Amino acid sequence: MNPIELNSGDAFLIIDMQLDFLPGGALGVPNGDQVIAPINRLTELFARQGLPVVASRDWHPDNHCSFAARGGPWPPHCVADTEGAAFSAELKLPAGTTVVSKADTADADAYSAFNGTDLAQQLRGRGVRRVVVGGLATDYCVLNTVLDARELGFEVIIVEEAMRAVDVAPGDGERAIERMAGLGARVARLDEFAGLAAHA
Ligand code: VGL
Ligand code: ZN
Repeated sequence: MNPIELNSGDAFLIIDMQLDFLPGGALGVPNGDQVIAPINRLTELFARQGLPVVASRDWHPDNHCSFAARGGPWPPHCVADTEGAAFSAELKLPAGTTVVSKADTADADAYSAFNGTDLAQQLRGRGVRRVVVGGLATDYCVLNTVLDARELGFEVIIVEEAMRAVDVAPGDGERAIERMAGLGARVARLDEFAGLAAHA
């Protein structure tokens, strides 16, 4: 595969790298911590070229409809302004990172970072045509963000080492990747990015 060269028009979307989605968190994604280092390498690449970095966060009120107490599928997680909703301290976000909060009202959930946010306008306003996507979780928020990105006309590259799945049913993560690829997302590995190739 040809190396991926980053250029103006590219942005990095980091999905929901919050303590509650990391091992030990309220809704810890298995091995979710393994994506931190790959994401940091990508962030550095984008920052070095002055390209936009966007970090989304799940930002729920404490009576959110996705919580079990209200008949939703999940334990309480990512309650706004709590420790569990904070980004991992190991995540290196450059100055100027755009933070996008989603699902911040009680009665609506949003897996996609585009859903109910101004992310599309922000990206278009900065001339973004292609997004590189990593984060948590492959089978929920990454998947739904990528589906919307494709529908909105953005080119998409997803990075395998930079995402992990909840896998409520075994294979959910693999199926999510197949769906994203089927919609035209390029499935890349870290060393396909010019500047991140492993040196022999
Ligand atoms: C997510 C489950 C519930 C995610 C958010 O960020 O993938 N998953 N809320
Ligand atoms: Zn949530």
